[in-house]
Amino acid sequence: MDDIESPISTEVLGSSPLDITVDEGDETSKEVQSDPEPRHGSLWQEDSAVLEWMLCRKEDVKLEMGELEQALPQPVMYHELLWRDWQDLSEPLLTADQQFDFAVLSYNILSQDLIDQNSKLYQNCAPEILHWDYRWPNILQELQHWEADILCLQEVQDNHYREQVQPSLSALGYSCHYKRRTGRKTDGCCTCFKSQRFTLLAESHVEFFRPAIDVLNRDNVGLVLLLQPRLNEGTENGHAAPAPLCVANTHLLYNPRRGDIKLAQLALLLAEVEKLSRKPDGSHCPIILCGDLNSTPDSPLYQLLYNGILNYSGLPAWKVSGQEPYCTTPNPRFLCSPLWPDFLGINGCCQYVTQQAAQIKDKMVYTRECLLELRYCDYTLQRPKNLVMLKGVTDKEPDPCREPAHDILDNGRPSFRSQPLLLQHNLDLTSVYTHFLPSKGRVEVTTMTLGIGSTVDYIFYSAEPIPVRGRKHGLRFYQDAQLKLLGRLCLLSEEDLWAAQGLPNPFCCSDHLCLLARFSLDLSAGAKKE
Ligand code: KL2
Repeated sequence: MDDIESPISTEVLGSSPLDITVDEGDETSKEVQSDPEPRHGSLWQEDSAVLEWMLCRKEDVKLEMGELEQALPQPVMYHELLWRDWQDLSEPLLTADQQFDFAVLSYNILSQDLIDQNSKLYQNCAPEILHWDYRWPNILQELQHWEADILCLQEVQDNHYREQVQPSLSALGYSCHYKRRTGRKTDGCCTCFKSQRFTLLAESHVEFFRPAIDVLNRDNVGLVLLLQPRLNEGTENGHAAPAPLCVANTHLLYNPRRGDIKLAQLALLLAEVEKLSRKPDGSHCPIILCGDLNSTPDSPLYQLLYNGILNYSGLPAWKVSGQEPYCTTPNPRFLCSPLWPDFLGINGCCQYVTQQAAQIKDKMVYTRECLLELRYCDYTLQRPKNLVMLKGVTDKEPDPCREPAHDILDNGRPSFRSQPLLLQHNLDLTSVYTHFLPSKGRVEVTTMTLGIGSTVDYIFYSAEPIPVRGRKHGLRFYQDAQLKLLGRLCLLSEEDLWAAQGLPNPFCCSDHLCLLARFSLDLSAGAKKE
């Protein structure tokens, strides 16, 4: 991937999107405000590829569906109208035979059935660019252009998977794996890897729908693959086979009001990732977790993933995903404890219970954190009946309801003095993206509907937490470990996207941007061959 620079300067056009209220079947409604003029960039129209597209487009003719197919604009060569810089992040310190480099791309490609079901969301787009026969060749060119070794796609419609996605990507050397959403949903997650670069060790299809569990009554899914890097001749020399790579791909529930469901779905995915990535010594192989989490970077769900811990005491369900700034229902739902019943077999540490029981048997040690949490548990708060009161000593009542004190322990995690409702995991994941564009002074966005941009897509990867007191915005600090982040494809700001007619547009054929990161796996961390 070459360093690239923008041929255009993007123009900031106005600030408020169109006034439309959307109400969707089993999901929820979204209300946004207004500016009746559709947004047209001006500079981008001078671009030769745009002009080519404009000439193909029969603008003033209202077309019937059959005619539309004939009038479809010819797919334009993949063209970076929305310029995306490649950001190099680290000088490779290791020699080529000590590292295994690979790139991962995550992309919600917008299923055609969802366009039809939520058509009001796309009413500002030219109908011909919403057509799958127009979008797919462009999406394919985009995928070809970036040449990632691993693709994590979401919203892949099953008939399109069988008829186009799988055949085209197989022809490009990818091994393709697909999990359709359950029930009547027609799209799903698709993970593909270059078969020259990896071999498949294990594959797990995770269905978040569990009959009889209220908080798991939706049809979202996840796909987890365990991939063995294939070292080439020169690299193989002197190194044991590197640890496998665990790659998870998901698309969590959209409904902004049901953060309780999103948390339970994420816990299920994390339990599966933990199981697949666990090595015999109890540590984990490097993990990459990609997808559309339908949650923003300032949300409690993000906090759980990034910090490894979330206290959800008193948290209303609508706040979990950060998608909405205020409550839109008169009787908001609060997260209940426990979030899911025991018979799901997953504990509050997002691990399958049988595995954790085995772990505890091995350890049998009370941690300082655990003892601190026990200090004010129900049992310790009960006074013996005939206790003799000593002034200043036993006449004081401990107050279990006071605000939790966030003591930061040596490992960087907080301990809570009152009884917390905790969700935790121990996978140590950090994000490829920082969610902010320092050069533009703007937040990054990964998706844009009706003129409103937000970040909901992520690539998380295994890193090493830095045990420091204090945090950046309540978040932990990490440094790279066995997986080193070599670079990423910069995201864009909401203003950049306005300047290009929003999403989808003639060049970006989904309502999401693709995320792309390059990693190197440190082979010297593995044992040398005898
Ligand atoms: O936000 V998304 O788009 O990650 O790109 O995920 C969901 C939404 C996807 C699958 O459910 O369909 C879209 N308003 C807006 N978008 C909706 C709605 C809705 N009410 N329902 C589903 N989606």
